[in-house]
Amino acid sequence: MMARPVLEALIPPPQSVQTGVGAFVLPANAVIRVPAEEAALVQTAAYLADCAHLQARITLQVMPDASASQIALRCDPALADLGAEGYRLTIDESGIVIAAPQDVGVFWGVQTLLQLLSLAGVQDEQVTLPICQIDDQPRYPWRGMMLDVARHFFPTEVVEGLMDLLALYKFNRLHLHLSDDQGWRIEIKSWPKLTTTGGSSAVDGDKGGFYTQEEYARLVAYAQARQITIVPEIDMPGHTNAALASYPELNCDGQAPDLYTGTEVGFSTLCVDKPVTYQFLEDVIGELAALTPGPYFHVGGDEAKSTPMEDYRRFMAEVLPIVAWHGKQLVGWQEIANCPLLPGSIVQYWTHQSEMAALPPDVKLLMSPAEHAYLDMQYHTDSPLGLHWAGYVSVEDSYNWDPAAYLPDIPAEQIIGVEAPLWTETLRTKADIEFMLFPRLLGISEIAWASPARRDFAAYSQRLAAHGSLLASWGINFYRAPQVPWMEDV
Ligand code: TNX
Repeated sequence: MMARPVLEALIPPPQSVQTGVGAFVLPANAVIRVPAEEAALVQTAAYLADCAHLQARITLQVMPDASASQIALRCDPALADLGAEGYRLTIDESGIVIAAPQDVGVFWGVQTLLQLLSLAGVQDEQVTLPICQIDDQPRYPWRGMMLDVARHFFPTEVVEGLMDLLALYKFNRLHLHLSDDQGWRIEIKSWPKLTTTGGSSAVDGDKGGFYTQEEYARLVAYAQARQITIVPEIDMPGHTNAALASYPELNCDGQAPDLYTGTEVGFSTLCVDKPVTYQFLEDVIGELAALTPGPYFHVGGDEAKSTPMEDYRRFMAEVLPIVAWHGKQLVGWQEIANCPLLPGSIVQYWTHQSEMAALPPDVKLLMSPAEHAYLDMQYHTDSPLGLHWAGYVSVEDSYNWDPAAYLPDIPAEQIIGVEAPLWTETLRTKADIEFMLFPRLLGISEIAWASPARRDFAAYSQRLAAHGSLLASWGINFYRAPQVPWMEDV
């Protein structure tokens, strides 16, 4: 039987696909073989079996060191040319092999196989796959999404479900915007009122919430099992009303403001002149850094409109060494480029402002241009959710841009990757966030992973149509954009 043309439907498209003649039929209860001594691969094999069951509805079984198998996972140093995250997926008459120079590459190869299984579909309890060899590696090392859990809070189950999908589309960073004017969302044991007071509010008086340290640790572990690095953000010195409302001493006048449930920005600031501000930040950064195995700490730094530039620089001159002292690499919104930064710091571009002109060559740039990558922007003028300060971002707008060409004065090598932020002023539920993310997030995955030569909107819309059926079968509330030739079952 002919395999359906599933290879053309992979998102993101692999770097190279060679097809052969014929097909391999994967039976139910097929065996996944892994070297028993390689713990990371055993974990990946179990992940494959779990997801094959949930996503593609086929049962596979993991048998470390099995003598015979239909699927084999292995590390192979001879494939070093595929790069740190690359992999080779081979399907021939005898079965499926995913090999990679490092286990992270095997994990991405597994995501490709999961897509192939879901796209091909189970018939008579088996899946027919095309004979092929796929060699693949990402364009950028940072392929991220940001979730704002401060304007509205989302419990761990929602974030975990999102991480399953991020992994499937080969994202490897989840940036959590953990604090803002409207809410503080991470327990800090030395400053408990941050969550008991600051965590109680949300936009429009909606229900607040926060992650206990134990819950945050579980999110980190869940991410690690999916090769995703959590990037925690505590926004400062602005976007801090929730902290200021929790502790009067953080305010220059010693008076705690009320909790805030509106959506204005730029009115709050930590008190730059008070020593207690830096004790507070030492404690917050220290506790959160200790809970975060990933190497990054995001200090926000955006829209500090109530902090004069001179104060902003003095403030950051105190804070940046705290981040470094806790062993973390700095990430900040682009305004941070107004301050001297250590080499290797990461500046996150979001909108047209002047800071980029002065970007030193030894800092890295993370690209999140609002007019393409802000997934909280409305799709069009009648979209029921979202904002439009950066314009309307259609599925095509979010796809048709190139991070390396976007800022003409920045050398391509300075760009570390791409991140799609989801701000949640207007988003209250899991269904709301799904509607804004999907399908645009899939386009961002292509921008972050695939080479520009492999990208083209017409071909992408065809791929998206196939993925629409999958998203629908998984119960995801995605936007059926009219430019995409969705199939009947979505
Ligand atoms: C700007 S982007 C902000 C956020 C808002 C967002 C809404 C950035 C660094 N700051 O505070 O939520 O616009 O799109």
